[in-house]
Amino acid sequence: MSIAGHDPRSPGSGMPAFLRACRGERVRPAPVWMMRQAGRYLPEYRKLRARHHFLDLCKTPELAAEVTLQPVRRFSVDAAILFSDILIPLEPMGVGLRFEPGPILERPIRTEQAIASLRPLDAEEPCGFVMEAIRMLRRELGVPLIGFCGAPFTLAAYLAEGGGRAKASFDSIVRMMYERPELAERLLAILSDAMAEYLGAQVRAGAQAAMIFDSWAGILGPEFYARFALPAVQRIIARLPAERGPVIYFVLGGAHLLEKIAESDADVIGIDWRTSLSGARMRLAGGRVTALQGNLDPRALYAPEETLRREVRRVLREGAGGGHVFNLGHGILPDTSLASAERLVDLVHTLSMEEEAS
Ligand code: 1CP
Repeated sequence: MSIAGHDPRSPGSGMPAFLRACRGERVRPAPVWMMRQAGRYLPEYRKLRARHHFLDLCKTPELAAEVTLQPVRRFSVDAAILFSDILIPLEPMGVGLRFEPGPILERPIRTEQAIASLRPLDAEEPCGFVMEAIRMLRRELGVPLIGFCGAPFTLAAYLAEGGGRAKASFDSIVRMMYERPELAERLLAILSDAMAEYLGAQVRAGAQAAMIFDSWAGILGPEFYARFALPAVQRIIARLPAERGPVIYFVLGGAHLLEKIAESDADVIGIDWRTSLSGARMRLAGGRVTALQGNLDPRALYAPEETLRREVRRVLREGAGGGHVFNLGHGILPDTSLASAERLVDLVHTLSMEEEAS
């Protein structure tokens, strides 16, 4: 099946709009994609999901590739994100996993023995099914493909808790940081090495950008963030292959950490809706960050068209001071209407052109 709607939005330049914006160029029409754009709000996803468990979708390259393509067929998004989950590589490290639909780990990783039992990921091809999906997608996609992994702190938060947010507020990992800081550091170092292998393998398989999700690092204060979470991310980025594309680093609720986040060595920083892009850009000035990604409140997609239009204009204006990839400030919500998602993508493209003309 062919992928509809992929006119080269950057005639003459050769490089896709998304990648040019990541490098800091002002690109018009502005590139846009939506976090969690492959998933439950799409009827074609729900149809497939009714027949397959979530983990089977992730582990079957044909199905993972198909789900990745679904939003690209439907909307004129400027990038695709691999359909998988940040917790997928924990299984080959020796921690069994299931989704109901939130993640539940077979055992919590809190003790010295439990940490010692974690297996390193196979350096050759960790999670071969992921790499196979990436190779398949590169043959079919007309827009850049983003590979991703969880940041070590966020993965450690799930591991120490034994599951997801529904179970607790991730106190166990923070407790470990106070009680046995050397153990927390060991766990983070193990995860950092594993994610460097895993994300590096995705780059070698063909992912044109690499995104690191630190969804729960926002629960940390600046000192713990700088001591524990940040070095683990720096270690991943430093070890990615030289042929890598831009690295995007996203900390949900990370406004109080922004100056430290800038030291991560990522090229692009994801910003959630609680911080203005223009304010974030000022705080990041002088560093090596080339672009910002974000930051429309996902709940703005419930609004009537006029409100959505106003909000898109505002985010475009606030992002206009440098490289900007338009995105939501967090994942699209499962009950978002298709019409609204489609309207968002189209509004970003058309309003960013109007702004150019005025
Ligand atoms: O029932 C189902 O169909 C499963 C729901 C689901 C889906 C569609 C889960 C379980 N994960 C995913 C896909 C997913 N997860 C993607 C690919 C889709 C896309 O982005 O288009 C990605 C990039 C993720 C990453 C992910 N998983 C993050 C980081 C991003 C974020 O949202 O903050 C996190 C924290 C997870 C954990 C996770 N996996 C699934 C759920 C319900 C959760 C959150 C659990 C919790 O609240 O703790």
